[in-house]
Amino acid sequence: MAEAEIPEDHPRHDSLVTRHRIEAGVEKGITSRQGLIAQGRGEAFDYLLGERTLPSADAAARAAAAHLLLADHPVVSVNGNAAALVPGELVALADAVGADLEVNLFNRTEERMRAIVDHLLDHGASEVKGLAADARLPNLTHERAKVDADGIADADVVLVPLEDGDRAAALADLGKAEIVIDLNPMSRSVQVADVPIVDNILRAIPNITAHAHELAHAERAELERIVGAFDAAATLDDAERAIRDGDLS
Ligand code: PTJ
Repeated sequence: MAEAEIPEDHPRHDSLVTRHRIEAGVEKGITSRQGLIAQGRGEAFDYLLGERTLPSADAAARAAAAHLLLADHPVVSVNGNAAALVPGELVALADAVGADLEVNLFNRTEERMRAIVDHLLDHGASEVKGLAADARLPNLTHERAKVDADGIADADVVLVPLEDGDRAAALADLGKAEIVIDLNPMSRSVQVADVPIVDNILRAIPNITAHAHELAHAERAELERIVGAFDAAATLDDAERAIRDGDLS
């Protein structure tokens, strides 16, 4: 079934669209085969969360928008799952907050890097970083350490989607603020994030963009107030409580 043929009123519409996009991403050489497994893990958490954006995740998306608008050099990091699921939405977010897009992969190959850069350009990006890989994040022994000197290496705020790993901690060690999107409130990356967003990337990216548009003319002091009032630990606790106490009837 093609994505356009999935009926809007199907009870699992979003989940089917997501699977379809990930499958197409693998076929195009954008998403790694491990990305299929990662999607399955995310989907299980989304099911337990009731496939909805919690009010606490919406508040996190608002804090993320404020962070990105306050940043001197925000960068949106893109992996193979994010590129397959929300390419146009990532470009729209980067435009809304003046961020760079940079491809950064765990299963890095030159072919996949190029395919993702081209995919984002096809979806309206004017420039995509990541191919230069002329800088390294210290204390990371895997491919995610490879970054652009004028991209993630120079950023003060980095948005990190869909990774349960040690890069967010490495970014924090460098004094960068990280916004992490992950449906698993126990993933290593959300646990160390300045702003953890426990939500499906399909909902989270357009939501951050909507908040950024709404806050576009806000005073700096107002943005700083939103960032200062945000409580990362309470956000994670709320998501975990929703999963544990969830009424799935
Ligand atoms: O493209 P690459 O080579 O950089 O590889 C990307 C993957 C995602 C394969 C790689 O980063 C990986 O293996 O990730 P993990 O360790 O499986 O972590 C992925 C996290 O994303 C898990 O904690 C999932 O819960 C979460 N996740 C999966 N799908 C979604 C999601 N979170 C939000 N929205 C989703 N649609």
